[in-house]
Amino acid sequence: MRIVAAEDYDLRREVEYGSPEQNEAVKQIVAAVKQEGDVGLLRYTEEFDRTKLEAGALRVTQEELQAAYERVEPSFVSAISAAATNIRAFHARQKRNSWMDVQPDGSLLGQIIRPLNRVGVYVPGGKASYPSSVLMNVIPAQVAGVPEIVMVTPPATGGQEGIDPYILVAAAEAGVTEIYRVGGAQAIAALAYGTESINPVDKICGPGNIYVALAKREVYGVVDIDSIAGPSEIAILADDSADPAYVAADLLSQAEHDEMASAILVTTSPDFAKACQGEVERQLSELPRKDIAGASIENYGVILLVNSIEEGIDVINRLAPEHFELIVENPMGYLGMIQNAGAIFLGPYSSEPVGDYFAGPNHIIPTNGTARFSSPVDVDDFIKKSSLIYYSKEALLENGETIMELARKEGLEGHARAIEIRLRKEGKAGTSN
Ligand code: HSO
Ligand code: ZN
Repeated sequence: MRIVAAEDYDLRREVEYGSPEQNEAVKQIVAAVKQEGDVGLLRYTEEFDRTKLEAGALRVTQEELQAAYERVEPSFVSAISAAATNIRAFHARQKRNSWMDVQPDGSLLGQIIRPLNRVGVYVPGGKASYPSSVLMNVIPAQVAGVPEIVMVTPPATGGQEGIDPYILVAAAEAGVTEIYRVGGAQAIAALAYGTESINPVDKICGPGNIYVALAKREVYGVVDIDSIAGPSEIAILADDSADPAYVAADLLSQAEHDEMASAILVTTSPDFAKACQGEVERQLSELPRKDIAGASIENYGVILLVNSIEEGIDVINRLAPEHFELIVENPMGYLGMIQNAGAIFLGPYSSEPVGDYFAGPNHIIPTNGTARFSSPVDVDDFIKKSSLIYYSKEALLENGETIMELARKEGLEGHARAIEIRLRKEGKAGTSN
């Protein structure tokens, strides 16, 4: 892991992906499923997932869900259920209430908060198939009150045995019972447009490979989507009060997600930087996923030297990392200066995996510098608001002329007359048209 002065390092990170060919392929798949429904969906499932299914077999049965429990350790069930309890409690704090204000003139203004009606959660196969992410997508939607939450996942995430039983148990523990064994761009299209077997949803969320990401972008507007997640990122700001072994372990915890993941240490101490560099090498050599983590550290790992904690925080603010660990003396003292970070972990015991799995906050967090303007997934992602206007007669008589003036300045006489007709009726004629 290189050590460089922060001022010599380009903090911008742009991860663009998706070739024109991939985009074209996704467009075709989405259009075909939209047009052909189940027929298209089943054809692509056979082609890409090498699984020949009848439409009747798309949905995972209750018996299969129950059988999944037999295939996982009881300790896993308790662990996932304990995590679910914490995640639910954290998200319950985010619930918003509808509100209405009665004005002195008797009119009433407000916002009605309603959950989305139907949400689709994509669960990928392969190296990023995480039971924890099932909870992180499903629970906020449930807390928001979404009545129908459906999950899709490729048919053979668990190899010959079909869908990974850990994913099924996580879904069941979270309370999802409508699950379909479809994946890829074809699954996204099915969720967006509906097929004979799968009813369309209002929003699609969950991570996936490049085809899934491009398909989500393709159907955006027909349905809502979550943000397109980039590779994991961790930035740690530490002084020499921190334990280099802890810091190295936390850097590697994210590096092991993906060759494209980024792990950055910012520190005031050159000696501490050296110690962490050594620890990363040592721990990396013993990590089962050393190939992935090693590539990530090689490509995107760096140790940046700064002159003060304040300068370090400035670097963090410019990075706007997905995860930020602050391991310095008195970390609380710097909290007010942190502007851009998806999730902030304070002190030596708030290791990132605490947040990935268990503490309660969501682990789906803006990447790629987008923490500058966006937030982790939460209950707000699964609600919509309707504005409420009830104008009293008094309020309209009082404000009608003003509204008409604004309308006429925009050249919209019809708007003005909609008001005027009421004022006339009440004997308070507007200015002539
Ligand atoms: N750190 C990941 C989430 C995750 N970690 C899932 C383990 N499992 C988000 O960047
Ligand atoms: Zn993680």
